[in-house]
Amino acid sequence: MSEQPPLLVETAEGICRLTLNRPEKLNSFNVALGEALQQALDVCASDDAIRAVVLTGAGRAFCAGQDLGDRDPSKMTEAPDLGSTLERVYNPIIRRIRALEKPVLCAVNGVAAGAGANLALACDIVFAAKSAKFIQVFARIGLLPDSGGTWMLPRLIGEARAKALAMTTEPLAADTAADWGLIWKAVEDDQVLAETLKLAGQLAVGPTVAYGLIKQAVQAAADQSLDKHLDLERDYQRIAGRTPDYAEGVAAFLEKRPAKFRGVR
Ligand code: LHQ
Repeated sequence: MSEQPPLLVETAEGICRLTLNRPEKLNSFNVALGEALQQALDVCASDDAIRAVVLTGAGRAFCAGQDLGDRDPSKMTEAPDLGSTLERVYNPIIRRIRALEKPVLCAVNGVAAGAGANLALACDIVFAAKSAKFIQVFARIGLLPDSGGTWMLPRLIGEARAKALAMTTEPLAADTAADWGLIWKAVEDDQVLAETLKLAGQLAVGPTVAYGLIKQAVQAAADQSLDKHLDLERDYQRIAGRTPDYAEGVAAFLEKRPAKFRGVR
């Protein structure tokens, strides 16, 4: 029997759906999955027909982080270099998601643990099934949160909660994650993918250039003063104002009709 691909990639109606597909290992990452996700994100960036991305998991989990069977120190002759795994597998994924000038939505269909939790948090809009849990599980195996976790968590929920989640490794329920502002919404389990795809469908016919600029501007805010940021908004608005979607948006408003955005510069 041929092995299942570690990542399912389906593109339709402007949406690229990426499904982590190692359900028997709770979609934990091996090298093949990491490489496949990097390649798929490159296609999402370069294909103008793709205007929104949806990331989800097959089976009962979203993602359990690193496949620990693949990084088992007892099977190695030397101490492992986990920094090299981050450099090759996880950091390029997080960087690609954050740099992608299109909305990346995440449907957290079940448990999101370790790098799997932080992969979800790197996405722009996160829906989670009410039964899903986010677990900063790293310290259980003597590690610290990676894949942007120690950067993202304090920004989203503050130092106190960030440190406690990482040190206690306590599972955080989807509802609490939404209440704390860690994610966008917790929804009924059987609705999580449908709700995410519905919003992705709306965004895929929206002003894609503006979405890309919104994303980059919000992300840049973490690193600079208001003074610098006002300059950035001026520059980005200049770009947005020159898109055909701005002209179309204003025309549609004045003509009292729905806008027909093309998503191009
Ligand atoms: C797994 C895994 C898994 C392999 C479930 N690996 N098989 C970066 C750099 C390099 C190296 C280190 O890591 C990192 C980043 C990281 O992500 S570190 C964190 C790694 N992840 C974990 O420590 C999570 C380990 N998994 C769990 O704690 C539990 O499985 C969770 C809480 C996710 C779910 O618990 P349950 O719902 O009770 O499921 P389960 O534990 O029974 O798992 C089901 C199966 O999946 C089981 O296999 P089996 O053959 O017994 O049915 C697990 O062994 C397998 N599995 N996670 N990460």
